Amino acid sequence: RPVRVETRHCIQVREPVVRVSVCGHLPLCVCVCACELAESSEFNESKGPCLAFRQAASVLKSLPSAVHCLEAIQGLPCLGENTKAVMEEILTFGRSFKVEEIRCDERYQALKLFTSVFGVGPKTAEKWYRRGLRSLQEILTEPNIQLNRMQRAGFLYYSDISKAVSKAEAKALGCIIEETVHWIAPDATLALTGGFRRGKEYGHDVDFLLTMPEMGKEEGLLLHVIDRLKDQGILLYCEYQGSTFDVSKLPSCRFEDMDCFQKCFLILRLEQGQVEGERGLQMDPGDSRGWRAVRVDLVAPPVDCYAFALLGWTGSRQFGRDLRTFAQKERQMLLDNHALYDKTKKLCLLATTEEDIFAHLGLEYVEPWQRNA
Ligand code: 8DG
Ligand code: MN
Ligand code: MN
Repeated sequence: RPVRVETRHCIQVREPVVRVSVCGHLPLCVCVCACELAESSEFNESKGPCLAFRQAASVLKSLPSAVHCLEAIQGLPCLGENTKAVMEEILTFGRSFKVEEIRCDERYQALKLFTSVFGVGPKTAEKWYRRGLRSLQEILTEPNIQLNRMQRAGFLYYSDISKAVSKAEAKALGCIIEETVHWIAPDATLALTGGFRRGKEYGHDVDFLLTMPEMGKEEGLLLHVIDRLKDQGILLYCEYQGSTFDVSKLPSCRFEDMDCFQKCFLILRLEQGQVEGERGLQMDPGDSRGWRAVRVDLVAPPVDCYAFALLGWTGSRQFGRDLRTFAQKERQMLLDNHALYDKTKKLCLLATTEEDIFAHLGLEYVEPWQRNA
């Protein structure tokens, strides 16, 4: 039933967006709200609340659907007062006024829209918002706005790369990357990482990790791959970052998932005919181009960091964060994408597989599909 809602900024009469009855899955409803609250906190540069909402969302995502009262979530970790307040609102009114207020907020809407463009972060989005810009069209027509190369590509391929990538498309890209890499270096190791390795059906990009069996042989590998993709006429955009990896700087103690390996952020052209099950079908109704642009990330660590990089790039971000916190708090170890350092023994622990890393941490192996935190 449509409800009249009065919030501080607006009065609306509309169908509630967040209704328990719609999906019947309260934790998931609150999870969606927590993600939006996290995003809004990020736009306000409130790091603490942002992380807290992300953790809450992650816990809620893992719950079974049968939650009908606040008591049912008593004792669960990471569900703070703010998240409980949202849950209470939804239990009482079938909706969260606080979240709806955020959704209606002009600044939130503009920042969400602007950051949806590849190459645009919260800082740039904020700058554009302060200039009074509200739509993508306004940004493109504002004469004083200087877009960098990445942002220009982001706008150019906006409709394609804001469309989810399917598993079939990821598989097709995997074949292309594999063929390209092995044409250059037949003994290279290639692995699918990111969300698709965790078994997700859809992703925003496709992530790959590649390395060479011999240390140092991976240097220059990505540049060759990029050249080869260019020769094949499928490279639409490439942002290459050379390695800044320095063994002497290990261990690092950054609680982030950034690393120093050579990597590239690409936009590739994927032909419809290369995607299994899509032969003869149009990728997008009304779009008869027969191809789409897809975001692809390639990372090439040296082989002795391979397992750590694989663990880091498989994600999820939240899983990685939790694992690093566990290593430090429970094991006095520092884990990042390069190494695992034992502070007690004062040495780096070697690992050739992810299983080795979990064993060093005294944890049972966690399969990639169980890492969707
Ligand atoms: P999605 O693409 O389906 O949306 O999800 P995803 O595959 O989990 O996210 P992603 O943004 O593609 O990143 C994949 C994982 O890689 C994620 O857990 C974070 C991790 N990661 C690092 N280092 C870096 C980095 O420098 N940049 C990015 N974008 N991700 C990184 O370990
Ligand atoms: Mn990804
Ligand atoms: Mn990625």
